[in-house]
Amino acid sequence: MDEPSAPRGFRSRRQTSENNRLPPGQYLTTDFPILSAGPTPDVRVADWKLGLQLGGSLLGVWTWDEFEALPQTTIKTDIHCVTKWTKLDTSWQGVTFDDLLKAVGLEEPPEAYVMAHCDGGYTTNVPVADLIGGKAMIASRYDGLPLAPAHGGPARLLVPHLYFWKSAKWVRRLRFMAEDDRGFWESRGYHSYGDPWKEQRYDGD
Ligand SMILES: Nc1nc2c(c(=O)[nH]1)N[C@H]1C(S)=C(S)[C@@H](COP(=O)(O)O)O[C@H]1N2
Ligand SMILES: [Mo]
Repeated sequence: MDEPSAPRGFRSRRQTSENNRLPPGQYLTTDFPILSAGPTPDVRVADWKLGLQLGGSLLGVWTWDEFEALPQTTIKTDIHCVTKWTKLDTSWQGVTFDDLLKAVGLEEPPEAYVMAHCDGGYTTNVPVADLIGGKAMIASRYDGLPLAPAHGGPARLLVPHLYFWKSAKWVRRLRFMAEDDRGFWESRGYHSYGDPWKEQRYDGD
C-alpha cells in the first residue's frame, strides 16, 4: 500500500482536529442554516426591552440603549444543531449572563434554573450553572455585524455548549425558576438538557 504523501498527512491531521470538535452524529457545515418554529417576528429596538425576572418582579429591565451600554464580550465558539449540523468558529458579541447578574447587583444567581421567553412565544429551559462563568450571553452581533432578524436579531440567547435550540432567538425575558421546567422543544419530545457530546437529542437519550 502507498504511504500517504506529506500534504495528505497534513490534511488528515487537520481533519482529525476538526473531527475532535464534532460531537457524535454531527456533520460540519460552513453555511448558517436558519431554523425557526414560526415566522421571524418584527422586532423594533425602539420598543424592545430585556427583563430579568424573579417570581412576580423584575430584577432588571434594559431598553435597547441600556443593554448596548452594558459590558460587551466577544465569544468565538462552535455551535451544534440537533438536526445534526455543526458550525465551527462562529463569532458573537453581546452581554454575558454574568454581566447581567452584576448589573442588577447579584453576586450569585437567586435560583438554579432559567426559562428564556421570546417574541413569538418560543421558550427554552436552561440550568443557571450553564449560563454563568462566561458560558452564555445575550448576543446582539454576529461576525461583527448586528444580528440578522432571521438569526434572532436584535438579540438572542447563546448557550453554545448545548444543542442550538437552547440559544433562544428574539429573547426578551429570562425568568428564574426554583425547579426545572420544560420549554417549547423540551415539552415536544426533545431532551431537557441537550448536551451534544452525550447526544442528548430526545427525552430519554
Ligand atoms: N425564538 C426562537 N428561538 C429559537 C428557535 C425558534 O424556533 N424560535 N429555534 C431554535 C433552534 S431549533 C435552532 S437550531 C436555532 C437556530 O438558530 P439559527 O436559525 O440562527 O441557525 O435557534 C433556536 N432558537
Ligand atoms: Mo435546532
